[in-house]
Amino acid sequence: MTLYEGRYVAPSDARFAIVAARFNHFVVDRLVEGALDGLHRHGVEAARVDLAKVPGAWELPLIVDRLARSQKYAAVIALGAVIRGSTPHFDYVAGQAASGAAAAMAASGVPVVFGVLTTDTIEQAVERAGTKAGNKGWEAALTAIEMVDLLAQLGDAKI
Ligand code: INI
Repeated sequence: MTLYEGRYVAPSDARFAIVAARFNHFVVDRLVEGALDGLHRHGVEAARVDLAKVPGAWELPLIVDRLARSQKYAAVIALGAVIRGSTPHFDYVAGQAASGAAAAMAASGVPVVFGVLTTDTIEQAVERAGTKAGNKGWEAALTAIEMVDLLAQLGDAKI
């Protein structure tokens, strides 16, 4: 048996894009900080990271798709916070963000990491943005690195 499993090691030339929503920025800014910290601590210096900001989670897929297909990035990390208590159209916004990110990943073949919080309350979002439930931006960064390394292993194996 051959096991392929990504490590938390980014190729030295890999570039990463973060696309972040400004809506609920008091939460999303913490996710961006977490993602940058996760990348930095795993050897990805800031010069290899680009950050694009969009108005809200609804707008994430268009820019994620554009960047994923640009051939410039090894992975794209989408960050946002959709909070049910804040919007009657939670399901539309959250659904569009998730399905759009998945479509961009499928169309581009580039890992798109879904770091969009979908919570019932502001408190739950804050918990996942650097307080008691960790930082989902940091986790998204590690997922991106893992997927990039896994794809590199599979590419080297000529599968
Ligand atoms: N956008 C979010 O990222 N999170 C939300 O919780 C949210 N709420 O509550 O409505 C939200 N709405 C804005 C939406 O993403 C678009 O920017 C807007 O509809 C314009 O297209």
